[in-house]
Amino acid sequence: MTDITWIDEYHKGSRFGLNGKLLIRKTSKYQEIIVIENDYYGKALMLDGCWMTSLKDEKYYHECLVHPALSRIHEKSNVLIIGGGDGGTARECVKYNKIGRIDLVEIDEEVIKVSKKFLKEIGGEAWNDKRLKIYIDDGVKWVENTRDNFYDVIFIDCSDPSEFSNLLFSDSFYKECKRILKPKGILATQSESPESFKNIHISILKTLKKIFRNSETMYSFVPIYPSGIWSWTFASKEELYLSQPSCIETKEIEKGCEIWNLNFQNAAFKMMPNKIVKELNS
Ligand code: SPD
Repeated sequence: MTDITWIDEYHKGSRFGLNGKLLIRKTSKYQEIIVIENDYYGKALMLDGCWMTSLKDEKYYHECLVHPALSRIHEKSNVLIIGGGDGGTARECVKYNKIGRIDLVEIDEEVIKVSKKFLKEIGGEAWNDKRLKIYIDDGVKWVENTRDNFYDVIFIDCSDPSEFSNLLFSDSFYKECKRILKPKGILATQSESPESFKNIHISILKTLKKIFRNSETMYSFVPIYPSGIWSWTFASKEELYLSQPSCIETKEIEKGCEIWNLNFQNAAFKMMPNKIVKELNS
């Protein structure tokens, strides 16, 4: 008898599964949380039937969410992370000396507890960084209760749209994010897949274009997500030319990254599939 289990994410008649030893399966107030240990991907986290991250491929996701935004900051900056309970986004943020404060607002405390216990490599030393403050709260309410012009960068590191995350993809939420960003501030959000979540992807891009003066999308891969191809969108009140990083720390940061570098970023911002270009222009 073996203790190897298969855990699958089902998506539109397809499934992506990882097998391995089940380390934990529990239901929090908000969702089912699973961690499995797979031979190739290492430990992997699933929330409510969707793969969130794995030790092997998480850098494809977290480095792409964080560095295009932070490689443009010049001044001591206040950062807000909405979601991000596994700690990967915070880990990439603490690489920057320019960051003075990181508020991580995660609705589900259990995600943080499980990540610290079973996936501690993902958050790493960020969990002990004095600049990181953790709040167990609803990100939408947090943003509503924040004063105007407060944050330099906001990261939305959320799950796919669902009953309890839908508002994080809404017009009203993006408008509130714009309000609490400083004039040169940047909103960085995971913007789903142009393939497996095409309609949501297009809706995010159209909404951000409507609300912000500038918005740019980059594409890359997250191997364990449905269809593999994924996107991140960066929006700002001013024209920022995000595909051209400008902070002086950038070259050093690049050395510590597994996926992201300047060439990678320049190419990734030019990767919009033509069917998405056409739909955005229609
Ligand atoms: N299909 C999964 C989308 C999840 C995006 N967020 C992942 C969180 C990793 N910090």
